[in-house]
Amino acid sequence: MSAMNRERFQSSLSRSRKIAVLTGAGVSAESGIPTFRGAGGLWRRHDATRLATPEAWQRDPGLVWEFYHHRRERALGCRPNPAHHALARLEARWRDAGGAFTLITQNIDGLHEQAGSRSVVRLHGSLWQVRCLSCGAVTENRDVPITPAFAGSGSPDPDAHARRFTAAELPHCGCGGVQRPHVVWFGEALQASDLAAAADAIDGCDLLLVVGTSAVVYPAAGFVPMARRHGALIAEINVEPSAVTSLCDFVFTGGAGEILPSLLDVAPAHG
Ligand code: BJW
Ligand code: ZN
Repeated sequence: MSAMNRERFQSSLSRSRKIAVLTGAGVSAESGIPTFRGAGGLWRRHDATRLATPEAWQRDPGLVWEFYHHRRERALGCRPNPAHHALARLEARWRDAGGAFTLITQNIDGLHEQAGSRSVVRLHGSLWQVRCLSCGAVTENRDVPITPAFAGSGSPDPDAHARRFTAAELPHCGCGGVQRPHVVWFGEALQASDLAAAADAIDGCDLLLVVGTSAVVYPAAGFVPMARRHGALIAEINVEPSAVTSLCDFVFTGGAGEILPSLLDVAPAHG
């Protein structure tokens, strides 16, 4: 991307009153959290996207919990990177100037919130919440291991000794029901309130930043053409082209943590 494009982008950014951001796993890659597709998307011999399914849960809930236990353990040691911080600073500047700013994330790691982002729509749930399959209660849970039985389990090594967990070893709610990760798997509906909040953010936004997502998973990917129909400018930040690159007015190629701090170091023109 030439210096001129960068200047054009920054001038559009500064004049934007309503900004929306869509992030994916790539924004957390530099924090040490693996992405889903491509290298790093394997746990043992399982494709991560195949474990994030109701079918995998039905087949072996213990295996699915082991996968999430591994991700919780790993995420505990991860901190927000300069990309998360740059987005949080941008939000604060826009909020102070009376502008609108919403960050829509597909990530469940909580790193945007940790960096100080406040207006966050979590489309795919949270790694740190569990849901009871009997009474539906959603609770915060930061226990690692999730239950004592998972201590020392979850190694991504394909040759790791694997054992099957019994139903009694899974996390349980006070009501006696089994708890699952409070995340959205393939084929499951996103929360209507999250979808509505995301649609509100896209509706009439002047600029949409698309950061670190392959943009192949719907409905999240659909927010990009939706923004385009609303006449928004679209800027992508990614290490490689995504499924929506052709819809973007600006494409910045590289790591989000490398690019965003200086690219977003812009003051709002209004306010
Ligand atoms: C960097 C970087 C660096 C690397 N800097 N960049 C329309 C058409 C076709 C199919 C469908 C459709 N509508 C719905 C569907 C079905 C399905 C779907 O989309 N399938 C497609 C795959 C074809 N969607 C669903 O099933 C959704 N539900 C639904 O639609 O329900 C309808 C319904 C209504 C009423 C009743 C019942 C149902 C649900 C989707 C849920 C997705 N869940 C997961 C797991 C979440 C929990 C967990 O984390 O475990 O979400 S799957 C996984 O993919 C996860 C992610 O959030 C999501 C997106 O992935 P993301 O973030 O883009 O990651 P990657 O790895 O793909 O990409 C990383 C990117 O970063 C790459 O581009 C890199 O280049 C880049 N990168 N390093 C910048 N340093
Ligand atoms: Zn319960």
